[in-house]
Amino acid sequence: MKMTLRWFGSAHDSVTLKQIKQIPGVVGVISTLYDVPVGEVWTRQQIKGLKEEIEAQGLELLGIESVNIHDTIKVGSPEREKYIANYIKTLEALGEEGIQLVCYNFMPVFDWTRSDLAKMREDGSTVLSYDQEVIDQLDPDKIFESMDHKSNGYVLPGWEPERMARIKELFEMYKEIDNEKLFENLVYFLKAIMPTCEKYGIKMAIHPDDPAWPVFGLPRIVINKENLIRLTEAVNHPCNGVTLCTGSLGSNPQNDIPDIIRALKGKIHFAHVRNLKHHAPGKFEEAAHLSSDGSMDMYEIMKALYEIEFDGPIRPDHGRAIWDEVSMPGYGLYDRALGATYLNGLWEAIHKENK
Ligand SMILES: [Mn+2]
Repeated sequence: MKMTLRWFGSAHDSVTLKQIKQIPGVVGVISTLYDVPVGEVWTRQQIKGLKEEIEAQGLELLGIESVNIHDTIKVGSPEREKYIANYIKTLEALGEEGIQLVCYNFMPVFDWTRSDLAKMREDGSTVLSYDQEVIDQLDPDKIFESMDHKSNGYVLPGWEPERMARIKELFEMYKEIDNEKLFENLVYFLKAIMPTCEKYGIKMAIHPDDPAWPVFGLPRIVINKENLIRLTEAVNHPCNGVTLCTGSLGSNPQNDIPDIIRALKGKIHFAHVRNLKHHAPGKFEEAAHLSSDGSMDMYEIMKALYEIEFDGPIRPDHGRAIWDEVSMPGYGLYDRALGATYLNGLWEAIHKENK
């Protein structure tokens, strides 16, 4: 595995590449062009600029998170052809620059959702948390305000204001879309882009829905082992795979993460590893990466990744806000650095046990 950190670019991230370079064992970053609107073509020049900035600090750009999918592709309207063609052009530009991993999600209207971005814990740290009862009280129109309120002034990935201004229109677009339709549209999109992915060796890695169940009555399909397997079989191509996100899949305690990892051997192109603390069904908060701080067994998760010979990029995921750091919620330096070091420690121990 290659340990990385997510980095939003110098204009948007409170963390610098120099700081990331100083975390032991971190060899690269996963980044994106945050300023290009969804659906527009990325140019080689832009990608080259990002790559060179990262390489100048002795790190590698090991993948893109995310190249987002335009809503017309998700709903399958006739305009999707134009946006699929644009996506292919972006993949070609990435391929020409040697980028071989693209993470994306296929969630309607809302990206990842939380009811609180700064829930105070006993030790004074704050974390992102989710409570279905709180979400159920919220008008979908108002959720952006509630998410934006505690974002420390950062633009949250997937929650860009220009997108949220169109929320009523977006709900209207998805009126006729159920789980099956959404799945068909996802398969259609993947089949259209696979030849380009194959040409450049670009691995597509779908990110699970977060949380892993329908929110606001919208369909959600990337939520469990059965659906992930169905998707990898529907488009059975070495370039079609998964981002194994323990926090998103693990939001539903029914999901047995080590079992899902073993079932997806060869199909996991990217891994997000973090821990959660479950309080009740539909109610959880994010935790430190350490097993004993949350509800997941991180040793078993890393062991399963080791057993399937996972060799792709991996990253710690959302961290707690600690030591008075102010950052985009979940994406500070300190707790993610602790997470990376802990995951590296587990990996070293597992590796030596197996030698
Ligand atoms: Mn994730």
